[in-house]
Amino acid sequence: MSARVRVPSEATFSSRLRDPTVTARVGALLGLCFAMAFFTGLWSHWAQNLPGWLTYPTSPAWLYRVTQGVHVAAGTAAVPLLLVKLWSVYPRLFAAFPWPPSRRLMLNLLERLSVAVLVGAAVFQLVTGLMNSSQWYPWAFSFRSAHYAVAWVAIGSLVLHVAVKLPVIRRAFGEPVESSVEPGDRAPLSRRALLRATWTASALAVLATAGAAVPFLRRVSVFGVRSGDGPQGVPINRSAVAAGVTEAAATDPAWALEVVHPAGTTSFTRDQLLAMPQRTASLPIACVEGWSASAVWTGVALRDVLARVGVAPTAVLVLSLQTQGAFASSLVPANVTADTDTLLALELYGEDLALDHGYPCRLIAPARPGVLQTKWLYRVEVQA
Ligand SMILES: Nc1nc2c(c(=O)[nH]1)N[C@H]1C(S)=C(S)[C@@H](COP(=O)(O)O)O[C@H]1N2
Ligand SMILES: [Mo]
Repeated sequence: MSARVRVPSEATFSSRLRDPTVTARVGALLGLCFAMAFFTGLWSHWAQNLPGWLTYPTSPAWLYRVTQGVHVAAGTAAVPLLLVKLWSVYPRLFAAFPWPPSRRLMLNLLERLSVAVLVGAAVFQLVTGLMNSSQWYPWAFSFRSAHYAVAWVAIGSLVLHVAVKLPVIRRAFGEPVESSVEPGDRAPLSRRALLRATWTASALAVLATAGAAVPFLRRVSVFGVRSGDGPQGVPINRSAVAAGVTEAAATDPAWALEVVHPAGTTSFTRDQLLAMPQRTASLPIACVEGWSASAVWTGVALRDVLARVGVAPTAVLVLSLQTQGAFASSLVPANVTADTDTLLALELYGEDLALDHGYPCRLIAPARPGVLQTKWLYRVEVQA
């Protein structure tokens, strides 16, 4: 018995469904999803790593919640689109090289290389993004730096790809999409039906997850973090135990918030903070992992505490009691400190903060990424 491995050629793949009219339409929506994810991703990156030329606004309070929700929804919608698009073109991998070596071969190799970079970057972004939103970090590299760097590769190679393919794309959009199946055809679908199934898969993927950010979708979002789950109706990203904050440390009667300012250090006990004018604000926690939830927070405005030590609103660093993991401190820029809704929160929905929400005191500010809403504060340092 002899077994022969047959290398497929482009002609081996005969499905009528693989056609530029399909590829171009799926590709256009995929490109739109990548563009939305790119711009909202830049926004999020800047929000966490403020470039000097940008003052990140604190109003509207829901801004980051929306940009982050759009980011995750666009990435999720892109998954079925990318699968269908790759399926529709992958036989071209087996196309013959223009032989013997010539300028055409060079161009052919260059095009294959650019497509390989694009596909690699696109798959990397969607896979790492999905893993991040399910809080699964099996890798050693920093998710944020890698996702950010590869975003530039993806968007750059995408722009190049569209430019190279523009004539094909134009022609494909000029042609109608075939909508009936010929009698005796092997494919049970028409091209139009394939497109419709693709749009539906994409919409279902978004619906199945968007409830993490959109309260009225909570019940249909079987795969989303439930935005209403968690103590006091708000989800927890990292619990006190996970951050190494013991109940004993958080409820220590000797706890006082240290405010370090040019004239020295002033401490405020929780009772002293509670005796100051309290402000209440409805503000969202919007996690980079895609869930968000609005809640009603009460506490003292950061600027009121600074005023007590004679400091006008300016940049401050807030530090957490936490003993392990990232996000133990965050920088509050001057314009955020100045906002009266930027709170050193003591209560959530009129009750003392739950330990997992940051008892005895947490920062909560409008339009700020969740990772910077530092919990379990013990110290505020006025920046020089
Ligand atoms: N000290 C500290 N604060 C923190 C974190 C943390 O790990 N440590 N996680 C942040 C993240 S990623 C989010 S999304 C919010 C979640 O707040 P919640 O658990 O009260 O919903 O807290 C932020 N504050
Ligand atoms: Mo988060």
